[in-house]
Amino acid sequence: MTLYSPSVTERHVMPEPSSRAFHPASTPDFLPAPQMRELQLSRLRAVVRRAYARVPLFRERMDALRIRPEDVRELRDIERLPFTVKTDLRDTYPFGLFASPMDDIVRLHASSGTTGKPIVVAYTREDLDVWTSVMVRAMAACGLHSGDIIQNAYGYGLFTGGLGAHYGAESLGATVIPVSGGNTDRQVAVMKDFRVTAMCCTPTYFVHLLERAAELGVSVRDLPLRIGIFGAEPWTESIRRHIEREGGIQAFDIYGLSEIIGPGVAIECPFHRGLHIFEDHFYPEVIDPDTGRPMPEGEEGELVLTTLSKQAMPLIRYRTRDITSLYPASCPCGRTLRPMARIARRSDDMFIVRGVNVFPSQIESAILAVEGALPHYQIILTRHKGLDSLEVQVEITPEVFSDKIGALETLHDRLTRGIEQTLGLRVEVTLAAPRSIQRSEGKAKRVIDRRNEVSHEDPSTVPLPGK
Ligand code: DLL
Repeated sequence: MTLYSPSVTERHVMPEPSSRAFHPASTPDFLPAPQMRELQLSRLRAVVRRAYARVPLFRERMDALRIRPEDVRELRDIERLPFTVKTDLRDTYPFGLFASPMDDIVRLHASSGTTGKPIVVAYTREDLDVWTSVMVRAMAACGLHSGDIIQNAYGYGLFTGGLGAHYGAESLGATVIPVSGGNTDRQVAVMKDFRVTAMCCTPTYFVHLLERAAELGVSVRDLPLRIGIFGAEPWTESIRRHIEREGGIQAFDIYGLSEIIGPGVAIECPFHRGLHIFEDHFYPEVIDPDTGRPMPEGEEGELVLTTLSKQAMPLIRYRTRDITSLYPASCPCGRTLRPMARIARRSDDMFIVRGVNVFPSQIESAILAVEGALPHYQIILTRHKGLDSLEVQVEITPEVFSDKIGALETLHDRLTRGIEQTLGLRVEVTLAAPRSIQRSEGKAKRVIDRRNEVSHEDPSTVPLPGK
């Protein structure tokens, strides 16, 4: 096995892993820290020079702070650079942050977001090669190799999930089934008939697949499926336990975002001690979201990423709004890539009810701690006479549903108590019949916020005449 050469130059890092000859040990995954820092610094300086020279927004921001690319002399200097935020991508829609001429751009993806204009992201040929290489490294870290049969149920299209996983799986030498999202009955048939060994999709969709498989009389536990690569949305340890138990598989958390590349920014290894960040391409920082200052290692804050090798759309200090913490690399797998804690929430996921900060993940954990409740739930926020209410609709198992009233009451009480204790807030729990909450084929939408809808019962929200 070839280990990494001690002297780091781009020549040693390239070529990125290619199909059959690929072995994780030949990648920067195991690079000693001093060499990784050296590589990061040379790439950081190059990317800052490129962004400054080619993207007006970066040049204006750096000029305003009186910083020039030459001022980046060590990695720590990154903290002097300005942040980039999501609205910068919206404000420069569609192509304003591109650092390559259109002739060099071979792919565009877009993310719709929930409000306003979409954001557009671009890739050169080289960017696509980097993306494929990190996805190969990610899949290999989960124990996949040629011979595996991978069902890719991430959506193909403008969403980065489908194509990102697709090229990674192919380049690894595995067999990829590009089934995309949806058509759940066909997914179950494919999983069974093609003897699928690995599944790529959102955790929410896999929960749905498990449920549908059971309804169709297919026991996923008895299929050759052994690995799931789940991401694109926050999920909790409780969901992992549910998936691993019901599916008889090992579930891996994969993280990424369109702005930075797509899936493949970070992945778990079989030790599941956080997600290893491919920090030779993505430089991580964790900051206090209020002050912008770096958080001490191990403490929670907002993840900020700098693309170290992106050509078409480099991003400097991009504020992801994802909440995590960074740890020193000491994983028994031997990877020296710094791990980050799983992303259980986004700073903009949080909602405030009667002065209390609430994250959907807190509610999810409280629900799944109660036997008889299913990982299908919806959070509904309403406002009556100026006062906010929080309702949690939770689906329950068919067994409890068909049980006596007493069992339903007990379950209702336990859920209410569990959620109220977790949040420190009064909630109204509604037990929902099995299959009554809409299933998602991609990212789940758990929160329905009706607080700003005009209600004619609520005088505080009815517009005053003449206003
Ligand atoms: O969701 C890319 C992706 C596809 C990642 C497939 C993993 C698997 P976007 O649509 O741009 O890209 O959404 C990015 O999704 O900022 C996080 O808030 C959230 N997210 C992605 N992966 C995870 C994860 C893709 N593993 C946004 N855990 C990110 C928690 C995640 N949240």
